[in-house]
Amino acid sequence: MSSPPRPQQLSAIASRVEKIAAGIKILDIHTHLYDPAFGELLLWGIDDLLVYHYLVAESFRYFDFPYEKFWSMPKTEQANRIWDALFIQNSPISEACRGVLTTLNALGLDVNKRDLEAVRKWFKQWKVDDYLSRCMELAGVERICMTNSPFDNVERPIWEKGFSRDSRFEAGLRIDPLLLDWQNTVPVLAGWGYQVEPTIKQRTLSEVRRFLSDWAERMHPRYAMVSLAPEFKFPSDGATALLLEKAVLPFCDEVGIPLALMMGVKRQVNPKLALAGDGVGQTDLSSLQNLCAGFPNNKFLVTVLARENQHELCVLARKFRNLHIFGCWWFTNVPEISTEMTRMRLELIGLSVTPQHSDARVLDQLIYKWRHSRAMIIKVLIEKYEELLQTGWHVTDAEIERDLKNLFGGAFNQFCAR
Ligand code: FIX
Ligand code: ZN
Repeated sequence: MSSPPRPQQLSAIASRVEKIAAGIKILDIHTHLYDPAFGELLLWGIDDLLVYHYLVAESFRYFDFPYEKFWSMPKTEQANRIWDALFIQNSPISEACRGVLTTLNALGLDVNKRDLEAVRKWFKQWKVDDYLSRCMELAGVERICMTNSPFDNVERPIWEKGFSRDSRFEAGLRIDPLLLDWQNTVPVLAGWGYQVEPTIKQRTLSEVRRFLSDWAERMHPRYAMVSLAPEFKFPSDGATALLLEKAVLPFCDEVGIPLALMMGVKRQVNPKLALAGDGVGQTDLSSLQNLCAGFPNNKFLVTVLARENQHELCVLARKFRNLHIFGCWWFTNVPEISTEMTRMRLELIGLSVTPQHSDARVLDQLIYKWRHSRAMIIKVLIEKYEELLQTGWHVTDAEIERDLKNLFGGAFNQFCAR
C-alpha cells in the first residue's frame, strides 16, 4: 500500500491543473452568437449585456411599473433601469449580475466606480471584429457553435445570399418550428416550394427531408437541434414524434450529424416577460431512453433543464453510448447546481461528457460564462485527481492535458466523429 499523499502533493496537483488549463482553448458547443457576417444579429456591448433576459427576469422582481412600460422604452433606458434595480439599489450578487462584473473587470474597467456612462463611453472605441477577438481571447474560446434557424426572417436571407464564413464559427441547425409547431410551419414550407401538407404522409415526409438536406448543404451544421417541453413523449401519435422518427432522425443519420435535444423548457410561463418568460419542468426521460434504444444509428446530444432530471440522465448515458450529455443549461448554470451536476457526471460517466456550453447571447458574455465555468470544472477535476492520489495513482501532465481537452470540446468532437 502506498503512503497517503502529502499536503505538498495535493497543492501541487491543484497548481499543475490550473497551469495546464490556462493553455487549453475551448470549443463552445452551444451559443446564440453569430459570425460577424450576420451584422446586427451579433449582440455586444454594455447595453446588450444589461438587457440580457436573465437580468430582465430578475429586475421585474423589483420593478413596480407595468410590463408594457418597460417594453416601450428604448434599449438604453431599459439598461438604465436594470442597472439601477440590480446594481445600485441592491448588491449584484446573482450569477447573472456577477457575470456582468466579471466581464467588465476582465476587460479592464473599474466596476467599483458604478459609473454606467463611463462604461458606455469605453465601449464606443471598439469595432466589432477587434472586439470579437478580444472577447474570445479573454474567454479562452477558440471556436463557437451558433444557433442557426432557417425560420428566422433576418438570418435566412443571409444564408441564401451567401457570405464568407469566419472559420471560428460553426453552424447548428435549429428546427424548433418544424417539430413543435407543424400546423403553422406547413404554409411556411409550402411558400418556400416544399410540397407539404398538414396531414403527414409519405410525400410530406420526403419533402421535409429535402428541406433539411437543402439547409444542411448551406450551413454544414455540426448537429441539428430542438428544445422540448416537459410534456414531450416518444413514441406518440403527434406530429412531433412522427416528424422526428420519419424525417429528422433519418436525415441526421444520412448526413452523419447528431440531434441535440434540449429538454424540459416550459415556454412562455409568463408571456409578459417575452424572452425572459420561459420556465422549467421535469421531463419523463423514458422518451429519451426510447429514442436512444430505438435508433442506435443516431447520436443524441442532450442537456436537461430540471435539476431533478440530472441523475437519471447520467444513468441513461451509462446505458447508451449514442447519448452524449452536454452543458449546465440556463437555470442550472449557477455555481451551486453546476458544481453538483459536474461532480455527479464525472463520478458516473467519467470524462465522456461536455460539462458546459455558454449559451451566450451577447458576445461579451463569453468572458464571464467561461471564466466561471472553467473555474468550476477545474475545481471538480482537481478534487477527483486528489481522490486518485489517495489510491497511489499519480496523473501525469500529459494525462491532465488530455482530460482537460476532452472536457472543453474534445469529447464532443470524438462523439460527433464516431
Ligand atoms: O432554447 C435555447 O437554446 C435556450 O438556451 C434559449 O432560448 C434561452 O432563452 C437561453 O438563452 C438560455 O440560456
Ligand atoms: Zn440556447
